[in-house]
Amino acid sequence: MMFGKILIANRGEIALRVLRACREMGIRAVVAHSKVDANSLPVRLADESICVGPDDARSSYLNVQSIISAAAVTDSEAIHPGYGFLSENAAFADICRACGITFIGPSPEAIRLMGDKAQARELARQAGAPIIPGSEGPLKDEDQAHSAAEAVGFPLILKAAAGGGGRGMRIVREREALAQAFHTCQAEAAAAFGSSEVYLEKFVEEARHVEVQVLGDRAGTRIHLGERDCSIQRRYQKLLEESPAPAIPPATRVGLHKAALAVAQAVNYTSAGTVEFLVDREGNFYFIEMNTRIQVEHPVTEMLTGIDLVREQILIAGGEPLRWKQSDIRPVGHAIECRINAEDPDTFTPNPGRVTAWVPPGGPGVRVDSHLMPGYAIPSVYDSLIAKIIVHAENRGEAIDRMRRALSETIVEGVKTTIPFHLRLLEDPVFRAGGFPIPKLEVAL
Ligand code: MV4
Repeated sequence: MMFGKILIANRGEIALRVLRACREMGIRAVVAHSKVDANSLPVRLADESICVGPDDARSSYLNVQSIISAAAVTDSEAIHPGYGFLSENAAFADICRACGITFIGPSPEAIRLMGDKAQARELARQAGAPIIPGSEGPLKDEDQAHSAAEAVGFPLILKAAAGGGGRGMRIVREREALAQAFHTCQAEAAAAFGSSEVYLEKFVEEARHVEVQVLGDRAGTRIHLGERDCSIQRRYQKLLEESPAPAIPPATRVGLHKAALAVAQAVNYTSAGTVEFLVDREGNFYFIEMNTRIQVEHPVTEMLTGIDLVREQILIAGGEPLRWKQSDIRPVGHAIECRINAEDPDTFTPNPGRVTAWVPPGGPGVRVDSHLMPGYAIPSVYDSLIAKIIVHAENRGEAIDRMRRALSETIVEGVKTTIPFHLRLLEDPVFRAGGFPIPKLEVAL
């Protein structure tokens, strides 16, 4: 069954991305938008649009009642949540199911299981994926924190079970700091995520962040689409992603893919998902979490495999079996994505404003995912991502050269962007070497 109409409950470049998949599939698309996004590019290009509330995300893109009503009012049979906002909200997925609206993503059960990062760790361990030594589940009290800490040693990292993606994490380097850090982490987790559950893991120094893209259909077929290295992060915000992951031993690469499929299998995963690992200098890898959504960096995988992941999500949600088996997936070449944010390139301070000129890069092996238009006023209320520039080339060296060329021809006037930061990073010898050590962002660049 293919949907007649899909409501896109998101904004910016990902709303445009989902819209593009819908149009190619002959599916009508309704873009839900907040007041300030009423004149944005996705809204202009949509078949229909509907205002779901004022600018504040809590009153619009996170407003479950408003999004569900918008789907009902526009006769949308399905909702694509994009990333962020409601994309990993199990309660929202439950309500969609209760209202007979297809949630384009995994089941509420899979979202809920993986949303509890302590439970996800246990599931991964049972599935046979290597996990980092740490607590068995959330820490009940300070005493248990101390005994778990004695078992793994310092430095260790406290993590909020309802956090993820770096949110609600705190590194503890010595015993004396543990009690205070534990209570602070619990309080912050309760305030930020509504759950004070905190678990701990041995802190893996100098680790790369490598994640595996998986795709599963409702018949239980699951494949992986290779891995992405997302180690270039600043305060848990990814800045640049690439595939294949540079400088990991072949056995590690294969191990990552197998472990990712085992974790996905453990929760009967359907739709697109990403299993995150840490990889250390020796090539040991450890499960850290699973993201149950399409991710910002999905184009890196699309460029290598030629597969449209959003199209696959829609087909899977419509009950179609996967059109690929694992042996059909043959990643070719090397891809890099640079996230272009409206931020100061030295301080990363957000710099919203009106774009007075926008000339995106082009040429062979260059893709631009952006909702920018000349004259577009970048709102200050949402995140600062304004464009993703993705390049594909035969190998990493050529991909780096191509990215430098693409960035240098990109024109954005009216706001500061992180383009100069990326140009410096791509010239940094540590980055160009790939592998270890990982470029130190605050200092070196
Ligand atoms: C870690 C870690 C070191 N040790 N866990 C968690 C969310 C994910 N996005 C990165 N996270 C980390 N978890 C343990 N036990 C370090 C990170 C980490 C990181 C890892 C590799 C490269 C860049 C990173 C940036 C922030 C956090």
